[in-house]
Amino acid sequence: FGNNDHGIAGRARKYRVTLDPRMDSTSPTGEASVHDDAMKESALNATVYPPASFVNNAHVSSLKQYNDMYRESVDRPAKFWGKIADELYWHTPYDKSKPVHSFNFDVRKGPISISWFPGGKTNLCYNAVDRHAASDPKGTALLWEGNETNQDEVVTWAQLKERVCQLANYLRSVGVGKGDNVTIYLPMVPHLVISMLACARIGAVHSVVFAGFSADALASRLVDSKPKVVLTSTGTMRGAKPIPIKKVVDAGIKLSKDKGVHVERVVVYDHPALPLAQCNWDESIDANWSDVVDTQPKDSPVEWMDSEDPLFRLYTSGSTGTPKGVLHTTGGYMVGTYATFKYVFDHKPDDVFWCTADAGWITGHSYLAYGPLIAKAKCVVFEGVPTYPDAGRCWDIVDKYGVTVFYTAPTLIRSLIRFGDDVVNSRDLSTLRLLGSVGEPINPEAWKWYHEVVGKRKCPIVDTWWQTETGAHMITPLPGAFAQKPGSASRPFFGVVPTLVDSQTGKELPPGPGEGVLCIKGAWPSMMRTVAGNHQRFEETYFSTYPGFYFTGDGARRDEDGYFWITGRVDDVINVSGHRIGTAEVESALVEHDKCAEAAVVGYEHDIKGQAIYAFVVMKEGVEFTAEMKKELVMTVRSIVGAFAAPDTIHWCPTGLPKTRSGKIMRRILRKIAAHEEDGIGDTSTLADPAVVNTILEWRGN
Ligand code: 6R9
Repeated sequence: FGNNDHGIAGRARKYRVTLDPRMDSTSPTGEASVHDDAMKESALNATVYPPASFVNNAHVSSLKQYNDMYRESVDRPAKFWGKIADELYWHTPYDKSKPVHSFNFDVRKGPISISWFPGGKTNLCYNAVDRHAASDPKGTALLWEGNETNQDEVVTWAQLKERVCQLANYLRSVGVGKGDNVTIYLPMVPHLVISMLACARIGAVHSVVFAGFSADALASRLVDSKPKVVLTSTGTMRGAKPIPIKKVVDAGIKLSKDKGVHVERVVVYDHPALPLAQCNWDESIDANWSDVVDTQPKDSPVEWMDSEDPLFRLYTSGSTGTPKGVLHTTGGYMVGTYATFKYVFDHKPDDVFWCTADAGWITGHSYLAYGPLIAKAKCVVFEGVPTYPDAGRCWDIVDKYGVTVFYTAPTLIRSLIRFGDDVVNSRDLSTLRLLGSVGEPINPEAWKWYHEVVGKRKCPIVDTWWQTETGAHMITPLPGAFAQKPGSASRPFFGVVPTLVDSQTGKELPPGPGEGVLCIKGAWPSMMRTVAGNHQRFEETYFSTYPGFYFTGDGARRDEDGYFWITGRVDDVINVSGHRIGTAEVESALVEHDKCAEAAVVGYEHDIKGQAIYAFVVMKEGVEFTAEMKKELVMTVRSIVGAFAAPDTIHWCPTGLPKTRSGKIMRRILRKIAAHEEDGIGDTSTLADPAVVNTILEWRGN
C-alpha cells in the first residue's frame, strides 16, 4: 500500500472505526447531536481500504504495483499496451517496429489526429465471441432477464455466435458491408447485443440510439448517419408500461425521408410485449426478424478490420448545436475496453457481471457489450426497470444469478435508498464482491449506503469517471490496489495523464492540491477519433479551448493524495440521472412550441436525479401562461428530445430573460434563481434591464 499502507491490521482498524454503525445513531430526542454530526462528517470523508480477502486475489494488489504499472504505461506505452494487446487475437499483428501510437493534440501544429496499433488487423466480434465459442461453446455468455420475473433466457457462447452470424449474413444479403452505417433502436433484449456484434463482424458501423429517444431525436440521427438498415422491435415493456418501439421508428423514418434520407430496410423483432400484427407494416421496407434472420446460415466469415477502421458512432449532447456522432475505431477501443474491464472490475473467470446501463449509452457499449464479452465474462442483460414489480427487483436479480460484480449509476442507488434497508436485507447478496458507479459524481451518503447496505462492507466500490468520448474508464480506483475515498474517482487508469488547468489563464496548475478544469494530456487507446462527418467540430469542441490538451468539459479538484474529485460540468451540459443533456437542445425544443418566444435552461440540484432541468420561458405577445401551457411545453420537450429531458420546473418570465447589453443571457443569475439562492444573485448592473430579475422572482411558482 506504499505511502498509505497501514498494514492489514491498521486497515481493519481504520475501517471499523470510521464506519461504525453507531455514528448514525441519533440522540434519544431524535436529534443528531453535534458530536454525531462530527462523527458523521468524518465518516463521510473516510478513507476505505479494501478487505484483505479482496486484496489477496486482486490483479493489482498494492499501491506500489499500481504505481509501477502506471509509470510503465506512461513512459513505455509500447511495452505496456503491447502486453495487453497480445492477450487478444490479431489477424495481422500490428507493426511493433513502429511507435504503438501517434497523435497530434495541438491545433496550432496541424489537424488533430490519433492512431494506435499501426498496421494491425483484427475484429471485435471475433475477439468477443468466436474465441469463446471455440474454447467453451456451452459456457454462458448472456443471462437475459426480461421485464417480467418469469422471462429469462441463457445464451451460450455457441448460440451467441450462431445468432450473430445469422444477422451478419442477413445484413450482407441486403448489401450492407464494411463502412456502411446501421442504426439500432432496440430495447434491452439479446438482439441488441447481437446487432452490435453482427455489425462489428462485417465491418458495418453501428449507431445505437437509446430506445427512449423520441422520433425527432431518432430522425436527426438517421439524417446524420444515413443508414441502409434499421434494426428494431415491435415494442417493449418498461415496468407496467407498454412502449410502442416500432411506432417511433416509423415516425422517425418518415421524418428523415422528408429530409431526403431513405432507409431501405427495417428489421423488426416481434417482441411479446406488442404482437407484430398490431403494428403498421409496410412490405416494401419492413421485414420480420424471424423470417429473414433466423433462417440464415449459422456461420459467417469475419471481416478483418484495420486498427483505425471505424467501429461505431454514438451520439452525445454537447453545449451547442445538435448531438455529435462520437466516432470510435477498432484496435484502440478493443484494447482499452478490455484492459479497463479486466483491471477495474478485477475480472475473474467465475464472475457474473451485471451492468445496469442500457446499451444505448456508452456505458452499455463498453461494459455491457464489448469489454465483458472480450474478457469472456458472464453478463446479465436486464430489460425491465429497477422498481418493477417492486423496489427489490435489482437485488432479486443479484440473488437469482449470483451476481458478483454490480455496476450502476448513483441515481439508481439514491432512488432505492428511500425504500429502506429491509428491501435489500431480505435478499441474498452474498455473492457480490465488487460494486461500481458511473455517470455522475456519487455523493458520499449514497456511497456509504451502497458500501454498507448493498456491499455489507466487504465490497470495494469503483467510482469510474469517463465519457462517451473517452470510450473507457479514465479515472477510477483499482479495487484491490489502494484505498477509496467516498465521492472521489481517485487515480488515473493506466496510460491516462489527467491535468488541471486554470480556466482564466489556460495554464496547467502545478502538481499537488488544486481545483480547475479537467484536461487530459496525450492519447489513450480507446479515445474517440473524430466527430463523424465533422472533424472541425471535433477540434473545436475538445482541443481548441486549451490548446495542447483534450478538454473534458468537467471541473475537478485534486487532493493532497493525488485523488481526483469530479465537481461536474463546466459547460452548458446538464447531467440528469447520469444522462447528458445539452441546455441548447432543450431550449430549441421549447421554442418549437408556437407560443414560446424564448427559453433558457439551467440545471439545479435534485435529490434523486443529481441534477434536474429548470426552464425559464418567455411567451409570445398576448399569450396567457397557464398550467395547461406548462404541460404543453413539457410535452413538446418530451416529444422532440425524449421523456428523460422533460423539464422539472418551468418558470415564466413575463418581461423577458436577464440579458447583458450585448444580448447574452446571464445564466449565472438563472442558476441562482433555480437554486433558490436569491441572496447570491449579486451584481445585476451589467444587465440591459436589471428590473427583469425582480419580475422573474415575483413570478416564481406561477
Ligand atoms: C460514462 C458516461 C460523461 C459525463 C462526464 C461527467 C459525468 C461520468 C462520472 C461523472 C463524476 C463519475 N460523469 N462518470 N462525474 N463521477 N464517476 O457517463 O459517459 O454519458 O458521456 O457522460 O458524465 O460529467 O463528463 P457520458
